[in-house]
Amino acid sequence: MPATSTASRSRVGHAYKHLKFLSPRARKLLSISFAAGLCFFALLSLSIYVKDPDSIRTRKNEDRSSQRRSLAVSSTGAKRIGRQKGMSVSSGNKPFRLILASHNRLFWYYPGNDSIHVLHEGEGVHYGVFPGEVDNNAQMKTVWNVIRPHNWHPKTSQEFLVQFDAETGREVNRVRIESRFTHDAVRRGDRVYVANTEGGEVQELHFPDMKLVRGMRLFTLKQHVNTLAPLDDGAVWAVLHNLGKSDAVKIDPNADPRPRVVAEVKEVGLKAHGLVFWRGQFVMLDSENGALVAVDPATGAVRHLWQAPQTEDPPKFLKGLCVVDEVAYFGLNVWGPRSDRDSLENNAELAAVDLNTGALLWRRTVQTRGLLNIVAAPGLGEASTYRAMASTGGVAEAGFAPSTTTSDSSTGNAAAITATPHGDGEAAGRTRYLGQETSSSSKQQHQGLKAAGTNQDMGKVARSGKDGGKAKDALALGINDTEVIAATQQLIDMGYRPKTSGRWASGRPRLDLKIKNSRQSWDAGISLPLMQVNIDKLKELVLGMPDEMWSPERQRRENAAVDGRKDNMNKFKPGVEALYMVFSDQSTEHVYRFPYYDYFKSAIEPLLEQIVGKEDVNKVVRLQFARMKPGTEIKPHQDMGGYAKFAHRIHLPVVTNPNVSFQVCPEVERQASLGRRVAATSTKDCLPIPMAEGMVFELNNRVMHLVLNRSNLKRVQMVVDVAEEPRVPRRLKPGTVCNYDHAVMVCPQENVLPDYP
Ligand SMILES: *[C@@H]1O[C@H](CO)[C@@H](O)[C@H](O)[C@H]1NC(C)=O
Ligand SMILES: *[C@@H]1O[C@H](CO)[C@@H](O)[C@H](O)[C@H]1NC(C)=O
Ligand SMILES: *[C@@H]1O[C@H](CO)[C@@H](O)[C@H](O)[C@H]1NC(C)=O
Ligand SMILES: CC(=O)N[C@H]1CO[C@H](CO)[C@@H](O)[C@@H]1O
Repeated sequence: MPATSTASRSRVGHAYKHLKFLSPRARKLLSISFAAGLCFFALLSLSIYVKDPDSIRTRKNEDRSSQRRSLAVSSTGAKRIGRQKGMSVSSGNKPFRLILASHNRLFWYYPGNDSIHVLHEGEGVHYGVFPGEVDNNAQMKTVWNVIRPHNWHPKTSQEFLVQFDAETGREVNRVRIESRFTHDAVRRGDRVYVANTEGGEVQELHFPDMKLVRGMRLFTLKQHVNTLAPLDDGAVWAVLHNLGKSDAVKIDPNADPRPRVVAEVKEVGLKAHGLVFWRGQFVMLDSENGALVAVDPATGAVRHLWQAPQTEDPPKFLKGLCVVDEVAYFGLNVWGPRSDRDSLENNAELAAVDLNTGALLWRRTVQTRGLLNIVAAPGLGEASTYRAMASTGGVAEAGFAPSTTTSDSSTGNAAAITATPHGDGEAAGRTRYLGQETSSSSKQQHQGLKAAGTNQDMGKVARSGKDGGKAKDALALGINDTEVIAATQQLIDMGYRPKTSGRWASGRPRLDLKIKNSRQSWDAGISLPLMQVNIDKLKELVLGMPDEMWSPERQRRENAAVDGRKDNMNKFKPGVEALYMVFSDQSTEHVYRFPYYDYFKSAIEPLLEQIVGKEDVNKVVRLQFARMKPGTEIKPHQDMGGYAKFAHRIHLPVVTNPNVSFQVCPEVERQASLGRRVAATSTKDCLPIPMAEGMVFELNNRVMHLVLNRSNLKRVQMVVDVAEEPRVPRRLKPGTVCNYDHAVMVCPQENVLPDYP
């Protein structure tokens, strides 16, 4: 290949030219290598990172053939390896597990291997779950659980809080509670709150002796209080099922002269259950509609996060909810008569939905032997049924204040409060601070909706109530493409759940740049599958274009070129040909569209609009095709430039096949970050990420990655870097040659055109 010799010459030249921009360590390494007359890669085989002037980091092992061998092994064994890794990474020493309480049993469920461990069964109906004793290592030793008689054939009318050994299920203690038809029991510190549903009461008990501190009789049996969530200091939120349109209300137990409801959010769903505080919102179950929703407590706006397909027969009824690592785990029950609910034949499903993407991660039938009532993770902390938890233990705050805005505004006005009658049901999703004159006006609600729509959490907002289109909205929000869901699940199984932050104008999620730029960049995930697009037109254009368009010489004449840039393409990707359409310098501030952009514009822009949205197309800072010849590879490297730091790298495979393996190697870096020298064989920990023609994904390009061909076809990938802020791209005339000077692009002014009118 004629380009190689030129490129390697210029590579050496520019390495020298840019020596002053290297770290002292890298500079020393470089001079050693030149002095010794060694090639660049031999040096890197010392397993030391070198910062490249164009900011690619690479690691090369001396024994490349053994590396390839081990890589080949991993591509078959990766799933298994990944599973183990996933378990240890996300949950420390202990495997991640949930406690499920059903109409017949209390049991541990292990998502990692889909197995259960029963703690207690055969006595009655199980409800609320919270931790009891905890040992010095913060490991839960006992667990408390509500047991009440079977609905249909009760042997007793007594209801209990029972303490079990969390591992063996041995009964440690049993306290009778003066509560009937109990639907929840939760703990906060030395207080336990019990939903006495029949009595319309919330009881406050003292933990651990379970002595009654006070009863708060604020409701009727018909209001049917179920889930309790002691979120704000001293206050307790309660879900009122209402046997229909449900509300969430906030109880202030310390109000003067007696406990009362100080705020309410109307119409959160039909026969709703569950209330988990997550990112300033309530994640709840609109049970009868089969929907997982997020409720903004400030405005009452209800957004659909996920919806059970409404065509499902029999329809599903949602019950039991907890949130761990931004994933909601909840029960899907088959709706049936009361007599069926504790039937041993009646197994429920457990579902896992990614709250950031709305993607269903999995649904599995679990051996509940009756209606699934509670999903909890008491091993992670006492708040596991009412606050988002981290699998490493404790509440996952993610930078959000623990108390809702409602609490502040309502307590601030507490003196003036007299309870107003409950709403008329005319407006969907209303929040009312009782005693304040302001119920949410339509203006306020509009603002709330707008805020929810632009806070990049879920894109569109669906209102509950009369809005018949809400199910459709919900589906449009989430990623419902089966292949994308499967790819996401594959990554999660490997232990690399994508962490997202914000969304494109299209509503598609994007990786969390903060985490991606951290020292443990792999924590952001290694790939984020986005969507499946139709690439017919693009593929036709790419396969049909003159082959010489790939040649650097022709591109220099017809397209544009950048000189003086250390050519990473040739260093790490010797067999890869590039065709640039948009290019920017390190800062990503100066963005240029090359003439070839116009050649592909008609095929590319509609795809970009689908992927990031029309409004965000002006955030593209780099755009290229990369063609990989048969029998070539892209060596392990990390992208370290500004384009990786400030932008998201989106890949669209245009021509590929299953023999092409795109691999990411987070484990290699993890080991390196622990100061361990990584042996040549350790690249066996590279994981092939899911890839298919037309399946768009965001790559975490800060994590070491490589591509192996193993195919006899040319592979073409469209690679786009998209910043989070808009840029003003300028056009270059054909034949423009820019210079890369101190990582800044300098283009002849007379060749620079304004952007398209
Ligand atoms: C599932 O995993 C857990 C935790 O590692 C383990 O205790 C349990 O025995 C496993 N069950 C099966 C059936 O493999
Ligand atoms: C995915 O969502 C789209 C848009 O709402 C819908 O048309 C399509 O049928 C859905 N596909 C699946 C498999 O649910
Ligand atoms: C993929 O690899 C298999 C086995 O080596 C080979 O038979 C097949 O031709 C390859 N396919 C492509 C498209 O390269
Ligand atoms: C089938 C094929 O083309 N395999 C090649 C992939 O790339 C490696 C590394 O360059 C070659 O050794 C293989 O022959």
